[in-house]
Amino acid sequence: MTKIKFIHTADLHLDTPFRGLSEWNPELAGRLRDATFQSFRNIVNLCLSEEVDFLLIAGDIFDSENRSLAAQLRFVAELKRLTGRDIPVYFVCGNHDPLDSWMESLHLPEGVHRFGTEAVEHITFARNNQPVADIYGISFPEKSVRENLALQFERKIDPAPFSIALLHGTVGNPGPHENYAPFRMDEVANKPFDYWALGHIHKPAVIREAHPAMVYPGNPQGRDFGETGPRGCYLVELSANQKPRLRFLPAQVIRFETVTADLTGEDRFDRLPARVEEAIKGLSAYNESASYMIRLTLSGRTPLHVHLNRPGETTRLAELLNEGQSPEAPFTRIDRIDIRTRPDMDLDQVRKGTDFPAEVLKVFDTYEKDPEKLRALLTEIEKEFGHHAARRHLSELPDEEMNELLDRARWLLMDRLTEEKETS
Ligand SMILES: [Mn+2]
Repeated sequence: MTKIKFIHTADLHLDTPFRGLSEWNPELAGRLRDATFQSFRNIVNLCLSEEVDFLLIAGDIFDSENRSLAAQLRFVAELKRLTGRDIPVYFVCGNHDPLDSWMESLHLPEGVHRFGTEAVEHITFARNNQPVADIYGISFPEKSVRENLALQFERKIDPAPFSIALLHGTVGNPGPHENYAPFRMDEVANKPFDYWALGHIHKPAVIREAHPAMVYPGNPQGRDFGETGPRGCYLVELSANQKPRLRFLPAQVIRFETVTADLTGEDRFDRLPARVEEAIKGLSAYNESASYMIRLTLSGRTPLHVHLNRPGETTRLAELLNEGQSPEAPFTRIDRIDIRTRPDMDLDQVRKGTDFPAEVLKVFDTYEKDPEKLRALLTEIEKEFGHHAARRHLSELPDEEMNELLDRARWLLMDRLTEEKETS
């Protein structure tokens, strides 16, 4: 029975500079920059250990047109580890590394095929001189490609058992990405390809499981807190008359994550580090051998709330939690702490009272029940205190965020009122 097994990756963004970080932590920025290479190295290792037939890379291998010489040489060195074991590599260029940005003097090893920009081409992967798979692809000639490249994919007359389309482009909603080479699913669903190996969208997604399968593997190394969650590549097995077998394999070195530690009922500060660690280890697909960059939110109703909200505490707390980390990977680093805890206070009990806090709560309740009234109040506040940037923001606030603001104000005020009561 004819079968093929390959790895599909995209958006390596090798040599990403992590600009925001380099200012305050050059050492960490260096490690992150190295992480994009290391994750590609992991993918090459997976190709070898899984004994795949070939590797597909769907564009954006480099992060910018001005990639360093060292970056290009490191990329070629990794390719050689594959071609040296007779594993071919097929790739297209995307918007971050269009063909016109590749150095002519950079010679690609034999066994590596880079698709051109003129038209969709194909190359045949053969085993024992028998054609097994045709791989079709087209590269971005320059950064911005707005035309529908997917429409140009046509299977040849005498096809190999499997047909694969390799494309950097956008199917459906581009999310935070530019709408480059856009196409619709229904425009290609009837084309007789088995697998669309896509790139460009950085969040891993199986768009369609079969007939044809259509996959965005995502970038194998997240680069900021907008790119959280496990990152890696897809191991794909195609067999005649069977649904493709798709397996996500993690490859990243450093994971960016947002973590919430619920401190409800916690009354001991000394337990905080353990509670935080517990929350981090509770991340889905937590991997002990990966490093983590964490944005931490502390939530829940806790007697610790008053202390956590003192100015400057979060910075010192983050420093404390980061202390004693070995400089060797893997590390877990808290980048920032957001305090969303609430005082350990039963609002319903307070409401039942007749004192000042009870009155304040009742006022909040009237605003909560009446979004129009709340919006009018916010407009009023804008006039008093806002500057034009805030004005635009507040007047466009959706109801949900308006209520979140109200809720935070309520707890802030209750906190202060009860604190005063405690100290007086
Ligand atoms: Mn990309």
